[in-house]
Amino acid sequence: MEQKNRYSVEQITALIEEQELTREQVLTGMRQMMEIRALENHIGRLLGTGSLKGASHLYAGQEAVAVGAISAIREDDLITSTHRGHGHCHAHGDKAAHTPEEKQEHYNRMLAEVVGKSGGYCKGKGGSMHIADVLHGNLGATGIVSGNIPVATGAALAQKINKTDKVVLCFFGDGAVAHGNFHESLTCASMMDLPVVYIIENNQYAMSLPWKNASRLPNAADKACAYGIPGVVVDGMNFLEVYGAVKTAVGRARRGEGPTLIEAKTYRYTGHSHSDPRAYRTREEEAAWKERDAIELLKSQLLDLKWATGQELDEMETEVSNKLKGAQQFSDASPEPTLDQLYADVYAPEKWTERDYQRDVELRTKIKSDKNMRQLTYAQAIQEACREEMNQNPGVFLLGEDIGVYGGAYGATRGLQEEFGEQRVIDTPIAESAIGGMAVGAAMSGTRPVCEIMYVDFTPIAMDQIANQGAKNRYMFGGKTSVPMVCRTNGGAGRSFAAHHSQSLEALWTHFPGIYVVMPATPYDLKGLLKAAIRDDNPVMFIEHKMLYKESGPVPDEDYIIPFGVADIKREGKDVTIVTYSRMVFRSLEAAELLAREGIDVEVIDLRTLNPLDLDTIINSVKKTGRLVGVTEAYENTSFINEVMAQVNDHAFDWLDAPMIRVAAANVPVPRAEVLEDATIPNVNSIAEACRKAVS
Ligand SMILES: Cc1ncc(C[n+]2csc(CCOP(=O)(O)OP(=O)(O)O)c2C)c(N)n1
Repeated sequence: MEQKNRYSVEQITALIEEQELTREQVLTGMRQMMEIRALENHIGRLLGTGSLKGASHLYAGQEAVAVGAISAIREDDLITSTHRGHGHCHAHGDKAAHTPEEKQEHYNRMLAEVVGKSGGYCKGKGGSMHIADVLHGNLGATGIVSGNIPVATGAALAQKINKTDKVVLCFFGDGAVAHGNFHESLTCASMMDLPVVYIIENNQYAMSLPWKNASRLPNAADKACAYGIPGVVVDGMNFLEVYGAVKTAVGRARRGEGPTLIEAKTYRYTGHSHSDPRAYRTREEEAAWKERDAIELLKSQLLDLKWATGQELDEMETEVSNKLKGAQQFSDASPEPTLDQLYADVYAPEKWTERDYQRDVELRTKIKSDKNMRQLTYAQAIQEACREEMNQNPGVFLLGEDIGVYGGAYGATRGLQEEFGEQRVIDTPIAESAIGGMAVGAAMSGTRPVCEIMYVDFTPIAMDQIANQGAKNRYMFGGKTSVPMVCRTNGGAGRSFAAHHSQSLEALWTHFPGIYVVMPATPYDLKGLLKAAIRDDNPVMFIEHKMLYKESGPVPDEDYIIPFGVADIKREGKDVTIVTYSRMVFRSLEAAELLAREGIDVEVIDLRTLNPLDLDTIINSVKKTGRLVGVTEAYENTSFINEVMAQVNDHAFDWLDAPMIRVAAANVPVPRAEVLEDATIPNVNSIAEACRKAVS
């Protein structure tokens, strides 16, 4: 441990003067640190007696980091936090609370959340690891190590887009700096000069791995040079030092000079979690760190400065202990969440109007009858949808790899950067996690990002960000945020790209609650659904098909959106129902024409959106035909069509006259050779054969 033990009065005075700190600010910091310690010790006792369930990673020992850093920002600045997040939540929430009553309420709601009560910040749905107060700019803690780093970066991007001068503080542990999220985010933030301050709380260990074994670098902040940004190391036990470093970094960020990486050397007093016997460190080491306890250090500094007397500090401790009693009473009295809360806040409410539904019905009729309607390709429909929405709402912006001058791998965004500039059509490095996570953070911070992941095969790289953060944050944070982002991507076989660029992975995305999945087949559907996705307040995975970009179709001139959850019957029939989506709509329609010549009348339902699923249209069709064939280009193994069949089984079994049949892709990685590639996915013959079997 190479840390200074005490600071001389001259040194303290110099720090105070340099930072223009007032007595009131330091006393507030003192109180907040005591409150965090008291809360953590209390939670530790609750865990010890077994009266508290769930994981709580205690912050005791690290108080000077959260409090020093958050003292240096404005009330309207933002933070993101970690699984060890009580300290950040307290310091930030206490800053946002003005009266003693508000401050007590804040303390109450923190404890109530940790114990899972309805009076908690997240109504008992987040708990210790996901505590958040989004309404006041605490964008939340995460149970995924490093998961908050891309989100913070996106929140900072939103400040740039919206031209505010707010700054984002992003806290994480030394364990997180090995993670791709860290590298991708700092790469993007430095490239874009984003107003974010990354704060590594190096408490010497990840879970058990010591920093000295995790890296050849003496300091985690040494990594900053890889991104061309300042890297600063501070004594994380000293409130004044943390405050000073963060204040400088925040000033830099506010002036538009970009991010800083700060490492605060600190120590967690307890185990990683309650069950940790701390076998990886000695009791002597623990005692040595406690010798320099951050609270005792600040107390001694206040005494040295004569800014407080011993009696005043004792009184402060007593007030803290009373406050904690109040919080415990509140959380005891707070009711358990009621069961109706189980399904509340998974999705933000829809804004579709009756007129939107009607217009879609009218336009679908019109595009069939109006032979003179203008034709657009699928790719042009994307461009037009983005352009219209960007013109209507300055918060809409695009980000992704090569979407600017290049126009995206399929040219779908070509020309938009020229039209809207580099600030709104942002070419990112190859960093899918950061792209997805920045979209999440930006969406939670007042913008409407449309990110692009070049192929659906790469979306698993961004899955933590989009599925764990984006799709869950609304629910986990008690319905107090929404994540209005779209992730455009493309799937499907047909270009001899082999197994890494040809899959149909929609079932990965339909599996998660909290995110919609859209898969349009025609330019008309694409344009209306993409515009709807951009206006929607929920995350949307928008999966295009790479074989359709050059296909044309009628698209009306007027401004329209297509509400989600409305399937389109692309062909009416009475003998057998095909349920399908995306490119397979066209193969199914071809099969239907073939079968019509044999006297089999096929109904083809294009789902358009997989989630929400238009079960009514499917069931009504099954009631008419009594037969169902599901067609998908995804692997047969757990494809989304299996889910459709399970739903029909649950809701319309009695109407079926024959077993349902799946026509899906072979359970093999998609091969390169054309002849094999086409054999892996359904074709007109295999679809027609399934229909013949269904009616036989
Ligand atoms: C992506 C991910 N990997 C592993 C874990 C399990 N885990 C939770 S906390 C932790 C240690 C994290 O260390 P650090 O980032 O230094 O933070 P600290 O716990 O020291 O505050 C681990 C391995 C996790 N939650 N998320």
